[in-house]
Amino acid sequence: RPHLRVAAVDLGATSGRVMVGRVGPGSLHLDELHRFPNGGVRAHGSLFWDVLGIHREVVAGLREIAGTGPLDGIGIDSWAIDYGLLDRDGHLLGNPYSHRDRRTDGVAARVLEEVGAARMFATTGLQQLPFTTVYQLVAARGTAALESAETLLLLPDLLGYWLTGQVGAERTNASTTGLYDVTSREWAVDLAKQVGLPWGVLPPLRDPGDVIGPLLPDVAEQLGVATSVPVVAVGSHDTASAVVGIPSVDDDTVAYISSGTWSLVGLELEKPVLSEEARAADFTNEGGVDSTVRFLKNVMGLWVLSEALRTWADRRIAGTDLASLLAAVADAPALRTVVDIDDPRLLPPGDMPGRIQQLAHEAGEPIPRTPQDVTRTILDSLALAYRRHLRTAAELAGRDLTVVHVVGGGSQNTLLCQLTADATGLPVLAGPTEAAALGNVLVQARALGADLPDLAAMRALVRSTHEPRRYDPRPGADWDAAESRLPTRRAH
Ligand code: ADP
Ligand code: LRH
Repeated sequence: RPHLRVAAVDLGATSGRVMVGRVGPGSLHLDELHRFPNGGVRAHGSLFWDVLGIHREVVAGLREIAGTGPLDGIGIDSWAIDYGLLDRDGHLLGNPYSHRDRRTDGVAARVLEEVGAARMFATTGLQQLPFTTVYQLVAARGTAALESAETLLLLPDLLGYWLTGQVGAERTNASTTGLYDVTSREWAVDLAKQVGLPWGVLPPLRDPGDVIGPLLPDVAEQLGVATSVPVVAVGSHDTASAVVGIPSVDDDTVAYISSGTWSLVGLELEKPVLSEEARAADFTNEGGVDSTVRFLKNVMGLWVLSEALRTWADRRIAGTDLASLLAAVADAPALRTVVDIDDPRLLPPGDMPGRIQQLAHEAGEPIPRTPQDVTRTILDSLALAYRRHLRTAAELAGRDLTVVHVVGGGSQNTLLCQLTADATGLPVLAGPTEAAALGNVLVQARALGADLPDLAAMRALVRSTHEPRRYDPRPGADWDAAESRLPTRRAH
């Protein structure tokens, strides 16, 4: 058929979406058929994902799509790093932990001492994040679950396994584990052995575009479709799919902020940057679709704001929904208070307004007292971090940037988009909101025969069907001075 109709499952830490994408010559439509809330579940002192609940929602969404038209393919992307373990019978061992669970506290420092930060970076090319898969696994050494594990599956691969019965690890997501060699593009088995991990649990790698398999009969029956519907590996790391969905045309360098629960701030490159400078600046080189590199920085992101909103809602403070707060602070003076939004204390769930006030206090900044002031502090501080990291990325990669793309749910935040333009001094092109789902759809469509030879063709199609909104930088606020008010970056 000239038109393909595929299901894109895009799972974020805040919500999961099951969307239907229709692709034809010069056309690309995306409709959201099913959205469900997501978030950590606290039980027995730990923070987990409700992965069976997610599977149930995925199946419900797919069933809805299958019930309203032909289904040519299914692709799944989700947040990175977290995983489930299967036992030798193929059953899930325990519940997957959230990367915000505290069992990894202190683990990274111990592993780095054992392995050496330089060796770790030379192999994996990753930013030091306390919750990277390798550190979660080291924290789990000696547990009954890890000792009886046969296979480790990253979350989108686990969900794909439940649809097809096939195990594997898609490369863009494998590249976030700290157990993957960014240069050879294979598992870093020596590293896994050195830190005492059962490396045999790492499944065979696969690439975006590979067919994972047909549906299991039981699943096909639940969806009401033939077993032959293929599940296709996409850029299963949501950020990799989002970068495919950037509507860039003719930019010398694709510079982006993938803005959701996390903000991923960086550049698309052809080769990793593994210099000592990149390590010292604590940048990451994650794998992208078509063997590209996502040279970026994890920024704490809108998580900080959404946790603050949750805190205010719990305290029943009026006027603290997102829309009211954004409207209230849009014309407030810029840069009254800035904090280091990358401070690791902002990682776990908790009292964000209190933590922001504490950071302001430590930095000798005016303390934001009201929800409005805290909101503005978070947004100004995010924009300041975007500016710093984009400049550093461009410098480390030897690139000049002409435009910044903002995609994901956060691209709807007009104030933050404008502040990002102001802070970086670059025009911002905002949207699409659902870049990850679009990237998921496009990679499936190519695998199923659509004429989309490369990323440029995919992005041109996104640009012509999902026009981004432009923000130009405004003069006025002194972002240089604000930068120098921040505490000096922590050395790693
Ligand atoms: P994830 O994929 O990590 O679940 P999303 O890409 O869905 O996250 O982005 C979620 C964030 O998008 C929310 O935390 C919120 O700050 C922002 N957002 C969502 N809708 C709007 C809106 N209408 N206006 C401004 N911001 C929004
Ligand atoms: C964004 C994201 C990010 C990871 C984090 C765990 O959703 O995948 O790229 O670092 O979640």
